[in-house]
Amino acid sequence: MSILQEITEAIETGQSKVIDTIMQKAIAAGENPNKILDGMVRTMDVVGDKFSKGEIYVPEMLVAARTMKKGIEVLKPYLMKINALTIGKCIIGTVAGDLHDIGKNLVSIMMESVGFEIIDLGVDVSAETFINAIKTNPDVNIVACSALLTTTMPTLQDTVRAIKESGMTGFKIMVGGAPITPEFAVKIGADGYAPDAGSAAMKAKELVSSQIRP
Ligand code: B1M
Repeated sequence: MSILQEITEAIETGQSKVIDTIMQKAIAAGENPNKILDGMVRTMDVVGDKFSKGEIYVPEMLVAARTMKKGIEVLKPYLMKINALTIGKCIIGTVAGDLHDIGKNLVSIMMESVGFEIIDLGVDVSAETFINAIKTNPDVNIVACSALLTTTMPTLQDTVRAIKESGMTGFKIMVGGAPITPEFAVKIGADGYAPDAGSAAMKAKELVSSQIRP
């Protein structure tokens, strides 16, 4: 079995105790960190498909996620080419009612690597918590909201609306997550959308460079 297949199997079967060793082995063998990550993300799709088909249940999905998160921790320093220059501040969180954070964490890693200071509010973040964080950080450039469930898409819409209605300005709102489309992002009044972590970092950079502070 190849080392990449070993990683896939370890995530699928939730072997969180050995994932670090396997990941280190892959890095030592010279595997490309981005290629390793792509395989890991695809494995989560396999896990999701098995869940949809009723072949596995929430506990299995949870241990797979735990293993994935531990694996990403090993990969993080290899994915990040720390940018010494801070280009802006980003508040990020997964919206209320949604506990998925692997994608959000990857977006944070990629944004940090292009030079953003990250304030991570975690998961299940209410609109009020986003608004309070913006009040505490008036120099924030990007507010990034993640949603992974079709059932939390309306919450994402409410969150964007509440932030806009708070009347605070000087920052851009970005949205993303598997069920989110560019059309939905426009419909709910977000300033930016990205389909994945790498393009989220690029989009955030683009939004910051177009920003004119009042
Ligand atoms: Co859940 N889950 N889950 N889950 N889960 C999905 C999302 C699902 C598609 C699985 C399936 O049925 N096939 C399905 C949603 C279906 C739907 O809404 N239509 C689902 C469900 C139903 C549920 C529960 C309701 C199950 C239940 O309890 N019956 C429940 C809900 C809990 C809740 O949130 N309230 C639930 C629970 C869980 C666990 C807790 C067990 C666990 C999450 C653990 C964790 O995150 N710490 C979990 C997992 C692991 C998954 C799957 C298998 C994997 C998610 C993941 O990490 N993907 C997922 C199936 C799947 O995704 N294929 C599934 C990898 C990650 C890198 O991708 O998150 O898409 P993703 O992030 C990407 C992009 O979306 C984008 O960039 C990221 C990296 O490239 N992106 C952004 C994300 N945020 C962005 C923000 C941006 C820009 C881009 O700008 C701001």
